[in-house]
Amino acid sequence: MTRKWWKEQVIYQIYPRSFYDSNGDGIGDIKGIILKLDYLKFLGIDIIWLSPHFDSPNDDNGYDIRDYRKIMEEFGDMNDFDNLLSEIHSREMKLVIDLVVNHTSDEHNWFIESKSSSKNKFRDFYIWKEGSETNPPNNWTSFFGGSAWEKDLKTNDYYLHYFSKKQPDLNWENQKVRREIYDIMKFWLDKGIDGFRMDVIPFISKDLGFKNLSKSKLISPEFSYASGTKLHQFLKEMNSKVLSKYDIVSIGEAFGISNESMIKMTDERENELNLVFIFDIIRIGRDNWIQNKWNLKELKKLFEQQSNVKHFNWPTVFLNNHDNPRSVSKYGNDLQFREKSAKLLAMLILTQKGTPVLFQGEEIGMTNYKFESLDQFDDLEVVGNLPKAIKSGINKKDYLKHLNISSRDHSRTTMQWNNKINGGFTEGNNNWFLTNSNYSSINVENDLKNINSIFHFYKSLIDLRKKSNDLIYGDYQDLDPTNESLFIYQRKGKKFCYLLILNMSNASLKYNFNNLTKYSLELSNRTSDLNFFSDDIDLLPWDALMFKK
Ligand code: TEU
Ligand code: CA
Repeated sequence: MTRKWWKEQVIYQIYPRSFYDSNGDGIGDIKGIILKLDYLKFLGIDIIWLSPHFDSPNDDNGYDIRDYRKIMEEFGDMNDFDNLLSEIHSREMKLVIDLVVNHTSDEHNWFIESKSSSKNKFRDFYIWKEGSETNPPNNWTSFFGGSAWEKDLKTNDYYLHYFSKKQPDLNWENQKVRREIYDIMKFWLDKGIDGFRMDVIPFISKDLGFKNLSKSKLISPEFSYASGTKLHQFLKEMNSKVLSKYDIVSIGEAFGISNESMIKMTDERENELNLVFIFDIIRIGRDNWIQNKWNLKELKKLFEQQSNVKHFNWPTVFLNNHDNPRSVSKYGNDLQFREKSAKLLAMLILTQKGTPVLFQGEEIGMTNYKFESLDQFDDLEVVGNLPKAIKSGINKKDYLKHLNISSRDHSRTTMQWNNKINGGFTEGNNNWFLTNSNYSSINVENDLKNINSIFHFYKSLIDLRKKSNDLIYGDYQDLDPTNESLFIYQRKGKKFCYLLILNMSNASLKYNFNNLTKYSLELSNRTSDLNFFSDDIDLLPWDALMFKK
């Protein structure tokens, strides 16, 4: 196993709009991030992943880029960005930016040119097809509802958009498109950024047959949309022309690809990407907006799968991001055991094999929001998919119920800094979105003051992980894969063996672990002492225990 900085460091994702507002306009901004860098450094963060900060009409909160070389006005200007980067570097941290190049905004100049006439030299920058008067070229659907094709009245052709109609898909088959993208990448790399997170990267290569999909494939189209044959070829080209020339980290958001393709993408010998985010764990039990029941055995199998990847791959570990609900609400118990289960999840992601990725607010155990009506949501996916939900027999009330579990907006409510108005996110009355009313008790200020808080637990774990190569590179083994309440695994390194006993249930349980007395307790989330004079151990609900031998 080769040692790499990006295997040993901890990543923290910032969703800038909701992080910290420095000027009272109600929108988080770059100056706001700079003001919180010391906080992140104190937590032990090494790498910041910034969700899109580029000029955008914000149909999908910045995932629709109008100008790749310009900063989103509400966030600041290029000067602010340069300051951010140098402030990050001066604290010996790194910055990874979001590269959204499967699609652009429909307000990007390329698209404005492209749609102006079928002879325009930018026409082939996007994917245009003929349909009929009333029917699009095929039956593909958009992730945000409706057809994936939009008819443009100028030429009567349809353009492809996997996401909203304001996010036309780029045509990667066109070499000029690829060259432009590599130039954009170099522009930011030459400023000194330390890597890219690449949005829906498996979608850049399309299945050029553009055939109708069967009903079953349309239910979850991601696998079909990621089935173009040139993905690996494109990534190898990008690697040789750009990535390989810098000491950076590349992380693909690998939505919709098979395990096989994923393993190839991150195989060191293939020279494509360093890391990927796969969705198996974070979307466990998910079927569109419906969250079905799942059990611990399935979850453990997924961790096992990703930890036992071959020698040449390295996984990422995360339970949160801006597209998913809050982890303590999904995997923990955000009512009776919020604090304890949040700490257990912290121990889980910082002791599994792979690079840990935290999301803003996770470190203080922020929870899902209680939405009372559909118009409280900001996410375009909510309204976009409503017709599909209704068609499937769900009424508005049930749709709301599902969204209260599954919506992307749970993670986009604003960061809870203190117990002042808007949780200290913004001072004025202009908050662009919602702040969870539980900010009066769940906030950074409280957690910083209390040495037993979730924040301090994360901090201790990050510290511990950094000091132990065995915890980072040690072999992973699930010691009781069929147990339905306990997650018990070890990380065995050259010097030490770590044993993790996590009670992922609301019940008190007895457990017998052979030779437990040979271990010493390294860290736990218990408030009362743990006695283990024998191999028998009494576990309380959501106990998370880390032993070492
Ligand atoms: O996400 C793609 C993705 O995996 C999903 O969140 C997807 O949008 C959703 O499940 C569809 O039901 C990336 C970004 O992270 C997301 O914020 C963007 O909206 C999307 O791509 C388009 O750029
Ligand atoms: Ca602002």
